[in-house]
Amino acid sequence: MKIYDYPSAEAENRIQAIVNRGLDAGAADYQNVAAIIGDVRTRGDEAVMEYTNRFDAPGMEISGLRVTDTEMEAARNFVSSEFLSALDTAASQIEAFHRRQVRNSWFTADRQGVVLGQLTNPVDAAGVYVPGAKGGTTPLVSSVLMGAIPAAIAGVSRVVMVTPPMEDGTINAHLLAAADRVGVTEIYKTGSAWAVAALAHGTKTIAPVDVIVGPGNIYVTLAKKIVSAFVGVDMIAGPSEILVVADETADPGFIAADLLSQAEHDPLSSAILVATSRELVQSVKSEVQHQLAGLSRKQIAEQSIEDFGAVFVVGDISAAMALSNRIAPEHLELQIRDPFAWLPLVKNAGAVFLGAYTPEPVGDYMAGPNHVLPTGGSARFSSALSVDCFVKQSSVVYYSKDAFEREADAIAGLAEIEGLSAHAASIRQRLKS
Ligand code: HSO
Ligand code: ZN
Repeated sequence: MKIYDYPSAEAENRIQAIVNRGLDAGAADYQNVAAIIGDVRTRGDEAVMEYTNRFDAPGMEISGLRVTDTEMEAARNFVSSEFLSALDTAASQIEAFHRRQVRNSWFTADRQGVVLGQLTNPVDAAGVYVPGAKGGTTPLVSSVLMGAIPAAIAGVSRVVMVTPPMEDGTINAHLLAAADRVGVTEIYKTGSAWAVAALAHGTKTIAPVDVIVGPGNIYVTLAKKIVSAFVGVDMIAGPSEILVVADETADPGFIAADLLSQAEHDPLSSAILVATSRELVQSVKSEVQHQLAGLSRKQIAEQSIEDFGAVFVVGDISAAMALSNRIAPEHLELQIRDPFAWLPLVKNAGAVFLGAYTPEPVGDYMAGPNHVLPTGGSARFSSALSVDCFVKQSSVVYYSKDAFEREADAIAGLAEIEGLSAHAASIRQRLKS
């Protein structure tokens, strides 16, 4: 891990390299992904099966695309009771958190004779993308919960999960058991850009959805970007990030472990430490080296730390918070004395974790908030996946005759200024009667 004094010109270069790391990734794949989407749009199931056979499970038949009740039953029986119990605790806590996000429809009658309101309705169908267990990716059971629970809480009646099958045409039983627990209504064994295309445009087998959420690789992300002209998408998420703000009271072993927890996701992940103590920084550095050796995804974590890791030494916690706000990390850990006192200074962060015993993985699995979070600095303007992603609002307007007559001249006047005489006539017509 390279150490920089902040502010400094070297620190500035490193920050730019980290912040822009996802920017050009995949630009070359854009045309390919657009072509795949076009292909699925015109050839439907046939194209979906060709890609699924070619890239995931050779020899899979269209009849096997949808996961059956028998397969669900087998998955439930396969997984351990410890897994089911942990899954249930996680699901219940995530449900409780997301229930607090539900917005009610509302009405107001503030002006005489006028009723205004806003109706909140769920979308009819949502698609949840879940990465499969291939090519260095892992079966992200927790992402099934994070995608499907807010949809269910929003009241979406059709929740469709897609995930690429393994070579033998099956899906990890833990993913299926998780989908079962949170009320997913359909599961299809297909992934990547063609699955996103099928969800967006629909095929004979897979009816289209209104919103697509969930993390995926660069092809999934590009596909979501392209189909976002037709359906809602949660966000254009990039590789994971963590930024730890630490003072001299922090435990170097804890910090190193937390940095590595994000670094192991992807070689493009970024783990950053912003610290006030040089001594602590040295201890964290040697802890990282020491702990890396014991990790199953050592290579990925090592690469990420090497390419996009950094340590910034700052004068005080105020400076640390200012730097963190500039970077706008997906995950921010405050491993400092009295973290609650500094919380008001947090402006840009996907999720904030306070104190020594709130490591980021607590939030990945159990705490309750969503782990699908803005990355690449987009925490400056966007938020975690939430119930809001699965609903839309319709405004409601009622005017009595008196209320109408009170405002009629003003409305018609504005219409005339715009040169829209039919608009004005729609108002004046009613003044005649
Ligand atoms: N930290 C990841 C989510 C995740 N971690 C899933 C483990 N499983 C992005 O927020
Ligand atoms: Zn994680």
